[in-house]
Amino acid sequence: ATSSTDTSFLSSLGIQDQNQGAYNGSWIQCTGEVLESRSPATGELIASVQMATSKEYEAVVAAAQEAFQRWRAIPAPLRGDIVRRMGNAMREHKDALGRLITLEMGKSVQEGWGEVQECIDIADFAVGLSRQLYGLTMPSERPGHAMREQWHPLGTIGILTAFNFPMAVWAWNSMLAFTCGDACVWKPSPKTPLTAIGLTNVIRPILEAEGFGALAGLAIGGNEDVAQAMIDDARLPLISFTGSTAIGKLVASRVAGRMGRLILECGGNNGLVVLDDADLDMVLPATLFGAVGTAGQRCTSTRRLLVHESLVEEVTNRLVRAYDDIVIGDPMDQKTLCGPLIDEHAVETMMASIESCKKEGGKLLRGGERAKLDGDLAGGHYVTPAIMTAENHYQTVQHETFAPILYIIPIKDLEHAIEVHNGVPQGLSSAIFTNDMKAAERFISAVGSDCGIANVNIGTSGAEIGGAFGGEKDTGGGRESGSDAWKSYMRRQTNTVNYTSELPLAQGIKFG
Ligand code: UN1
Repeated sequence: ATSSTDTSFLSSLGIQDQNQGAYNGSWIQCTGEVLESRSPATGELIASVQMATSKEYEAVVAAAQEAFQRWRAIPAPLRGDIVRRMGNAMREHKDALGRLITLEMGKSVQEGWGEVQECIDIADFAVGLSRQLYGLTMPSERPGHAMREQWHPLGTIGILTAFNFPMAVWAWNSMLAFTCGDACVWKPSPKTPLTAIGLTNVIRPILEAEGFGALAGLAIGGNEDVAQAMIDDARLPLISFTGSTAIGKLVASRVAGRMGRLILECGGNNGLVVLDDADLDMVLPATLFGAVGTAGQRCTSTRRLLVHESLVEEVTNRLVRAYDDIVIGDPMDQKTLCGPLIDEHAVETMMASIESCKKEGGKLLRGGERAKLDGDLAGGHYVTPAIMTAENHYQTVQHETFAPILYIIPIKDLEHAIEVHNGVPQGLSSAIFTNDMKAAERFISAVGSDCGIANVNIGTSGAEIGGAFGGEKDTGGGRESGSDAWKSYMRRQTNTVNYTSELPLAQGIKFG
């Protein structure tokens, strides 16, 4: 299919016209309001979901808790084998799952498939990890004593995800959590409930065959009934939240107040630095993918282009020409580079940011308008991606607008670039384009970019799962996905074992 009007693939993912919003080993008959999911590409109703209330939420958490008690006792490599099978199920359904993301969220289908690939990749990573949950051994200061640490399963993990990566962020968390011996309860964005239901249907046969369906708890519900309940729920020792900085701060204070652990993935304000020796044939496509990919709705989207003053004119001219060629349209059509924004509110927010940037002195160089498309697409939320001139201190620029607006900001040299780059509240992703090895190393050094991700000669978005993903400052400090991010999903236990009949005390203390 090349059109968002063809929804015949939905049945292969078990999605019906009306669906239930809670799963705890089987789909639960919910008693909440009906949530409609509409395609951002056409405005048409895709299907509806009966939402969970606090009653169904309770049933999801209770079942997850029960499953956790059994799951934590299964050896990690055997847990990994089940994760392997979940990864294979996602492989088998990659085409339909990618289309589902595109249909419900509006990113180009290439990017929809890419997101499913991220889920598969993190599953593979987690399988390997299942034999590598290493603890350290330490020399004890006491004779005849051994000291070491072990990593034990933590409990039931609460996962709250955003609309823009409606599958991958759950997979980053859950594939590690399952391997680590944990259960999960997932609250997806109300903008992408069907994606969560389709993915759950793909993996649940594997868990259910082993009597562990409840590990993949799902609760699609309102703010009070589900989101706030999770945040305040002492049965969830870790809350992994992806969303805005404003909500992230509320989540952080409530979870910290009950001594819960947090993984926060909040906004970015990602800068791409172009030094005067940069290879512009690389800068252009990297900027285009970073600023226009996913219609500017990635946390890692390129928002600020910090260009050496001698290149501003050339880079701007070339970008403006490239923006003229961007195919805006049905994201299901593989020719499309830029699909719709998620909803009308997102379009209004983009227009408001462009207006306020103009008021502060910025100039709109290209795009920044509603794009009215014909036929089936007339009801979609399309815009033309915008390029603006701006200064870093503008309120509009300091703020993350989840839309394709690229601010071009001149810089004088590397030091100035680093200062401007770091001069925003967020700290997720960053990039520098240069052939000067010293400049590149300095940008990623302790006195360079203050972000969790800092790249050289590649753009700000499109990170691989093998590295830890996350950032500093208002981004929230969390790390997910690769490297040793798994440690957040386990509890560390330090063991000291005495294999003598003496009882010496540490620090040389004599007691009695
Ligand atoms: C996000 O936007 O929330 O690095 C995640 C990237 C993707 C993940 C983005 N791998 O762009």
